[in-house]
Formats: sequence, structure tokens, C-alpha cells
Amino acid sequence: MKYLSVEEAINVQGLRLVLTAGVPGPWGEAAKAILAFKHIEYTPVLQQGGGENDALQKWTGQTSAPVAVYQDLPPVCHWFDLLMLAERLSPERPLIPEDFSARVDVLGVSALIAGADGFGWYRRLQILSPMLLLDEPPEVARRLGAKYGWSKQNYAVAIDRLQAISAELDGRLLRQEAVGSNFMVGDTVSAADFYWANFAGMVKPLEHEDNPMPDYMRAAYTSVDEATLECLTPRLEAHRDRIYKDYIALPLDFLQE
Ligand SMILES: N[C@@H](CCC(=O)N[C@@H](CS)C(=O)NCC(=O)O)C(=O)O
Repeated sequence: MKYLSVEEAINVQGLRLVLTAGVPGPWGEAAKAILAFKHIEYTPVLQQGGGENDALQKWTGQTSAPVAVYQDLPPVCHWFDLLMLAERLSPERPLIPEDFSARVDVLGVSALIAGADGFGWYRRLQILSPMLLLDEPPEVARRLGAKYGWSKQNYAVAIDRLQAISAELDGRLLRQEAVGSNFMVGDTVSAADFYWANFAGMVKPLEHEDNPMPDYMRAAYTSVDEATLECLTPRLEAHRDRIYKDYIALPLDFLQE
């Protein structure tokens, strides 16, 4: 993938998507998969994972990725706003149902996976822990820990939260199977399916041929803890694989050209 620098991207027209360059960040990959499904074109822009990202801070008021900047509209830095922007830009390929009850379900399940205090959030606290529990944590880990709410107390409850979310998602898929659906909500693909497919890799990434992530990141994402690994139940893993097969292009494209 060819990324522009923030400085280069500021004056480009259309949709710009700031992404952590060189790695498959789950929030960024979910955004990319959603935009691709909707046939929305964008210019990739480089964020340096865990870096200072001063130019990004000036442009968007924060330093994380993904961020979507559409023409002269304010930057969109949160998964929910990014999803709503994608819905507005391509309403003909919806990933949020019109029916309000189903809408509540899709947005609620998506928040359990991608939102603050969700699956990705707590799994990240676990991933950062080996570094943050050192006497002298590396600078990058310290910065990420401060940004994303790491503390010994939050780390201690992470496994309970991951198990509870996993049980909720697995139970939901079981009920869906019983009515003949392969999707998290209703009988068609939605944003909730896209988020799960992309976040499940934080426990067990796709094989190298489909996800050529750097070795250090594969080692950090691949769970060796039995209780965490069990959060990816066979049903949740099969769901992830089905969504990739049917809706997301592989191999993932994130390495810097
Ligand atoms: N604020 C985003 C989440 C963004 C996020 O957590 N980004 C992480 C992905 S791991 C990130 O940019 N990490 C690298 C960094 O902060 O430098 C949302 O709610 O959608």
C-alpha cells in the first residue's frame, strides 16, 4: 500500500484514510474492509503506530488511526463516526440495517467488539502488559498504555471482559444458526460481521500468506494464554473465516510500498 504523508494528504481532494502504516491494526483493517465492500475509494495516509505523530495531531486533533477526512468536513476519528460516514457516502451498499431494532443490534454488537471497553480494547490491554509490567517499559508501550487506559487493575479484569463478550457473541451466532442465518444480526452481512472478522485476529491472526504482519506483531497478537485463546470459540473462528472468504479481499494489503 502506498501511503501519503499527512503533509501531502492535507491538500488532496476526496476521502483520506489515515492508517497505521506497515501493520494490520484491527480498527484500520475494519475501516478498509468496510470501505472496500462499499466501493468507496480513498487515499491512504501514514500514521506511525505508537509514534508522536505531531502533524497528525495538528491536522486531526489526535494521534491514533484510523481517521477519515472527507473533503473539508471535520476529521472522523472514532469507529462509529467512520462507519456512519461510510453509510452516507455509499447508502446503496448498507452495513447498518434500516429497521431500528436490527440497527440497535448491529451498533451494539459492533461497540462490544470495536468500542471503548470492548473486545479489542481489553485484548490490547493484555497485549501491552508484558511490556508495561517491566521495570522500565519501552517508550512506545508507555505512550500506548497511557492513551488506551492500561493499568494493573484494568489488565486484571481484561480476561473476564473478553470471556463475557466472547460468550455474548458466540451465543448470538448459535441463536442465528438456529434460524438459518450465518450473520451476527438478521439475514444479511452487517458492520458487526466486519468488525468481528477483523478483531478476531487479535487472538489468532490469519496465516502469514493472508496476513503478512511483522513477526513482532504476530508474536504479540497470537495468544498463548489458554483462557484468552478459548475466547475464539470454534463458532466465532468459523464466522471470521466465512466473512473473510465471502466479503474481504486477501491477502491483507498494509505493507508500505
Ligand atoms: N479511536 C478509534 C480507535 C483507534 C485505535 O484504537 N487505534 C489504534 C489501533 S491499535 C492506534 O492507532 N494505535 C497506534 C497509536 O495509537 O499510535 C476508534 O474508536 O475507532
